[in-house]
Amino acid sequence: MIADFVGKLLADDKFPLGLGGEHLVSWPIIQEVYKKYPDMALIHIDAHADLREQYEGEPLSHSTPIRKACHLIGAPNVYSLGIRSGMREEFQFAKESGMHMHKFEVVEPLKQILPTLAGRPVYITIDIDVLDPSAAPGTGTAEAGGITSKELLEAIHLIARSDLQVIGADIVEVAPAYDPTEQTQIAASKFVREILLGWVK
Ligand SMILES: [Mn+2]
Repeated sequence: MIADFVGKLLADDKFPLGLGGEHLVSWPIIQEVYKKYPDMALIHIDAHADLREQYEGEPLSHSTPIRKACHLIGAPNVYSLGIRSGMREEFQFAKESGMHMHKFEVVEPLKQILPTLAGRPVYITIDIDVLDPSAAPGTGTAEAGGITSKELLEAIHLIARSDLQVIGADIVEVAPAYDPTEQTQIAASKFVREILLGWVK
């Protein structure tokens, strides 16, 4: 259903912005975007590597979308930022596959990556759990030691001012039911606003 809908958006030259929920929702969007832009790159901002082949026997899981994307678009076209959690096999895959993984930090590696992607079509997936749980407790697998909401905003603004051709994006793993303070969803709303204003050309 997601793929069908996104396919229609792309046919109309519209900008798909996915909202989740389960990080797996990125996968059908990436598949559709790739059909239109076979030379695309992927920027992945997340606490977790999401590079597993399967999770508890399930290949379609929130732990697998980036591994799937590596197979589809080629690992050297995948850039993961802010990563601070994963299994040994995932970090080994990151090293051996030729993908680009930057641990803990987002803004500084982004400054190095953006000039190398100038003019390229790029899809960007943001998992809200890249933020420290103090800023975004409403998520399924919170990880201590994350970035601030100010840093994520700076990353969004750096991308907006870059020469990237952003072809679509998503913000996932926002779970309002887990955050009675509502700060997670308020932060996510701000990121959605800044993405729409800055990335949709
Ligand atoms: Mn995550």
